[in-house]
Amino acid sequence: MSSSVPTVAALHDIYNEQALGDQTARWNSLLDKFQATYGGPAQFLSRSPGRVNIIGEHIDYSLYSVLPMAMTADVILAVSTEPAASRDGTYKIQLANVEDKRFPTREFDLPFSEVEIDATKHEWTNYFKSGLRGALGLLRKKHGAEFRPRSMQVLMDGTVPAGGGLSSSAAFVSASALAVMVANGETDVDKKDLTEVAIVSERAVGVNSGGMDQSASVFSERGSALLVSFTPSLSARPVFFPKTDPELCFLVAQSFVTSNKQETGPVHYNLRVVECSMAAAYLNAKLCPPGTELPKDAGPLGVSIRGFHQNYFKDAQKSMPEQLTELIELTNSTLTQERGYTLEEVATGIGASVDDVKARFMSSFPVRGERFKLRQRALHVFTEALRVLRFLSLLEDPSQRPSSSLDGDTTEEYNARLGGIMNETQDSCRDLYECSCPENDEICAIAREAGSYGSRQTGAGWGGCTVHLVSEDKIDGIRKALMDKYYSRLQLSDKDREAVIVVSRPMNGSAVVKLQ
Ligand code: NG1
Ligand code: MG
Repeated sequence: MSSSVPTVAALHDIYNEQALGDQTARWNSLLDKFQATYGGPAQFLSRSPGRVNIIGEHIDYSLYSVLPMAMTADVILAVSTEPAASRDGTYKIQLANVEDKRFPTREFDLPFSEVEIDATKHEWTNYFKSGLRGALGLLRKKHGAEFRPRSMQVLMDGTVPAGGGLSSSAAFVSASALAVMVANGETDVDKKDLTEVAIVSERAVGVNSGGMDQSASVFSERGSALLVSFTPSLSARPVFFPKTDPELCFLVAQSFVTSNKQETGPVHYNLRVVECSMAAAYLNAKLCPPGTELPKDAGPLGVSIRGFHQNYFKDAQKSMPEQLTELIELTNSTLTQERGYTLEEVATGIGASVDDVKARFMSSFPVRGERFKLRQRALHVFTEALRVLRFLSLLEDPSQRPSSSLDGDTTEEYNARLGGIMNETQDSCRDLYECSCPENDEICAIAREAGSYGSRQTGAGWGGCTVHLVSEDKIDGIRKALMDKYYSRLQLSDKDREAVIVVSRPMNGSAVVKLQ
């Protein structure tokens, strides 16, 4: 895979034939609006897409591999730039959005030295600022502390639904960091640098997230899913689905239950990150030799379940699936409390004081919890990491993957095995990780009954979107079933009705379009 973000000349370098017509009209209208807003033309565009996660849910921050793909829906930023007037020690960022009623225009005069972000306020421009802060950090590393950012005029057009589990935030932060790099003269932006900046930057908005979304948004390539791995360091490679007839597709269906991590993070997402880190510390204390520290790593709290895993299997020659299977058994026998663990119980288990536990796990991000369900969360993580490997070997192991000469029955059976793994993920998200919601469970049940091979929620959950593995000839039937049995109950506008269910084909990741 190429290591730099591509600079493309034409939109067909980004989108496929089906998407090209609509996208061309949209990009042209963005450029016209830029001219009307700022009285001059945009100099370049920066684009980063949303993603659908196919499998590997809530395990990226435990540092296990995940399999997402980029979508057509994306964030595009049209940008022009000029040198800051260095006399007054500030530079100006002007931000406008094509949806200016929902996302009002803002203007900031920022000091050269720092970018302040108030994560307690839900404000759309925070995502730009966090990308700005991250990119400036990188530029300062390269050019020295004297580096002076340029002023920027930005107009955004985003088509990834916010709070919908399709990573609008990562798309926005990645596109912003990329725009700032290009505006400040970088011609060759390294994908890994950009991704790492976007991961860390997004945490500045108050969510202690893993790195799947930013990786998918930056690295994806058209026509393939993306295997993202976090150890020994961030890496990504394409994964292809077999060509079957009828074609296998992914349907993405909205639940219209909005889950906003800025608001619910303390009791949902951030709490899960904390529970996983506590489980890592607990398992490490109980299963690794006395005195063995949990290794510091790239998990959001500086430690992760994968860190414990590596500690435990330091010299073992076992395969990854064997290791994970053993860890599932060990979790069952070590973390025995179904009802969860109090702070005192966690502290005793890891041989620390309650204050220590609070300081280590609960001080860097807003989080609230009284009982920590270490058993259920660890079991989800290990079984889900194993499901990703099973799914991958179905796709890539020649003895499991269907050849083009396979008959219909064998293809059917193969698809059902892939889908079955996705269904298991949904059960685990619902029962062990408790990150589903009744609406997502219902949508999955309706779709399966109408012929989907595998249905599950995608992304953080507690609402948002679902993803369904379906063969092309079933799409209409599944769409109709969902319309009749789920969407007919909601008061949807015509525009929403059109966008509730989309067939998602893997699209390219981040790109820059030079205009002058
Ligand atoms: P979404 O649903 O896009 O907000 C979140 C995290 C991911 C990952 C998934 C669950 C952010 C930015 N992203 O995704 O890193 O943990 O949940 O698998 O918080
Ligand atoms: Mg997000």
